[in-house]
Amino acid sequence: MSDTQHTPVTVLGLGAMGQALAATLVQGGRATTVWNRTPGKDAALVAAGADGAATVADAIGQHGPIIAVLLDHASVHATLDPVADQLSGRQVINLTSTAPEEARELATWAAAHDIDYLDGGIMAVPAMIGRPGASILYSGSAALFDEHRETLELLAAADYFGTDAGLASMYDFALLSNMYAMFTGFLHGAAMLRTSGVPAATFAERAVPWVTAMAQLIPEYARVIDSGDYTAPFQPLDFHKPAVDAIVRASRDAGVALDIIAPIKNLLDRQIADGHGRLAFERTVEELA
Ligand code: FVH
Repeated sequence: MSDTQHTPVTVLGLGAMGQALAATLVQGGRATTVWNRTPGKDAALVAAGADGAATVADAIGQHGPIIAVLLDHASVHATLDPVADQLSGRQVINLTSTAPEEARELATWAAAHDIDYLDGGIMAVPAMIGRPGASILYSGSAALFDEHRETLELLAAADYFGTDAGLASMYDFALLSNMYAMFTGFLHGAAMLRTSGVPAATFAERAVPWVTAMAQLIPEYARVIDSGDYTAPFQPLDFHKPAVDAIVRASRDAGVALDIIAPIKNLLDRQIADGHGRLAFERTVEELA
């Protein structure tokens, strides 16, 4: 069964993200009820056509799925626990960022209260919602995802990863780990070049094409990891060690802190000390997992 233009939706939480999601639902023609703990944040949405509810109980009085966009795992429980009985037989889509185990805990809590539960990880900032480039990763109830996919696609590209409610969150945080490593690498490089009087903007002109070119190697890294065979390296750990040692020396000489680069050196050193120096750099995943 697919949803229709007339599917009503409730949004709990009108922070920056909740407001963006609710506004997109209203623009998409969905009858949208909104609630926020602190009153007053619904003014623009109500002016645009949303129904403002004074209490959570009032907000979930409508039919249709309930989207929670709150601060964290604790705030989801603080909001939903008091109305758990009223939620029996209803559908909850939790777009609050929670760790995978927290998402699984919420799915178990929901099942105990006969609530259909779908978890989501938002890969976008509020300004991207409803625009190309935004995506939301989902896992949990397949039936809920299938029934409301059309509505979810209004918000962002919607991808479903299976019935494990924690898997979307795991993807979310894996992607964010990749992002943070990339940005902190840029910050380390910018700090190094600053000591030579090079502005970050000048470094960025080099960094973007370099990082883009290096990213093309990721599928080959993945192939080696999935094969589990690290014995035919393109460049072994022994090859990378002098380069990383040199980056550490260059950073130290320039007075740049080693917080970003030292853990990478430690990973290399540990594997080489354990006799893995002739194996591929990708073996590092075995050290981490
Ligand atoms: N904003 C972003 O760029 C990121 C993008 C990726 C996903 N995150 C996650 O989305 C969740 C909501 O984020 P947000 O940007 O809307 O966050 P805030 O603007 O800080 O709004 C937080 C809302 O949560 C309400 N709230 C907090 N604690 C409670 C509670 N104990 N009970 C009920 N509601 C609570 C808060 O209400 P109020 O302070 O206005 O009364 C806001 O509505 C989040 O998980 C991000 O990690 C966004």
